[in-house]
Amino acid sequence: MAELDFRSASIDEIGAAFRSDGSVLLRHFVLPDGIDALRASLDAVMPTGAIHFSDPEMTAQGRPHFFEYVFGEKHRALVESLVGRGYRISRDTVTRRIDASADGAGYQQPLAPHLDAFFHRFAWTVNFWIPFRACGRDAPSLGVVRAPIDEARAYTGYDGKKRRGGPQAQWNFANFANADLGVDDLRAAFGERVWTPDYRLGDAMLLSNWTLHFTHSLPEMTERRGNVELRFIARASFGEMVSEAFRPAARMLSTLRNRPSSAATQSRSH
Ligand SMILES: O=C(O)CCC(=O)C(=O)O
Repeated sequence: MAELDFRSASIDEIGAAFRSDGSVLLRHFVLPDGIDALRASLDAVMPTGAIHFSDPEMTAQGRPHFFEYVFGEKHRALVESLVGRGYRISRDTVTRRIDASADGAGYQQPLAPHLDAFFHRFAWTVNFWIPFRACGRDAPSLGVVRAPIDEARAYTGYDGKKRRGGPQAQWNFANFANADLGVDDLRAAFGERVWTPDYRLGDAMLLSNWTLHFTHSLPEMTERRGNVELRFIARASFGEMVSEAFRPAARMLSTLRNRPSSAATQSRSH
């Protein structure tokens, strides 16, 4: 089972488990004091009612990056070994609040199964998903499919081509033949490898932009939950940098052409 104690596991052991399962539950990954400091800082700057708040928004307020509140040397060494030297903080590094109840104003509803590659850049990205409280029993948690990335790519029907990112709600779906997924679909395809562990404060799930995952939510999970997603992305190639630099202009053109399509005006949820 891809579950390790971060304090005693070696970087190589974590890397091997990650390659074979596409995800690793890292117990005791961060200290609760660091989480408290990050939460206090977020509370000071996050607009009331926001369901997401990103690392770029945090640093624009003169505050440290999210990861700086909770990472030490071993964490940085792990990121470097998984993503490579010259890794960057992904702009999709966010904090999120989940509430399964219908009246969860200021909170997001549970997310259906997906790959982050449906929405984000394709460059290799790792994500440390860290809940702000124990979860998986009375509060929604994170479920993952334990599968190497090639298997997740094949299952979602990835066409192997360059990202065809569209406006919001279209995102990168043109690259995937099988992206409309429910948890039952995952259970039928992956059986026991659909994994919904209990999390304690300080634990993290390590996953990637090519790991199938979802909010694990059951009717008895009536408590709300916040978390951070610390994402680190591989250094972009020159070609990728050029294409990303031109993407906002291309998107704007396509949005103008498509107006008034509902797809272009839906709110961002990833
Ligand atoms: O926090 C959740 O419930 C979902 C998070 C998620 O989908 C993600 O980290 O990409």
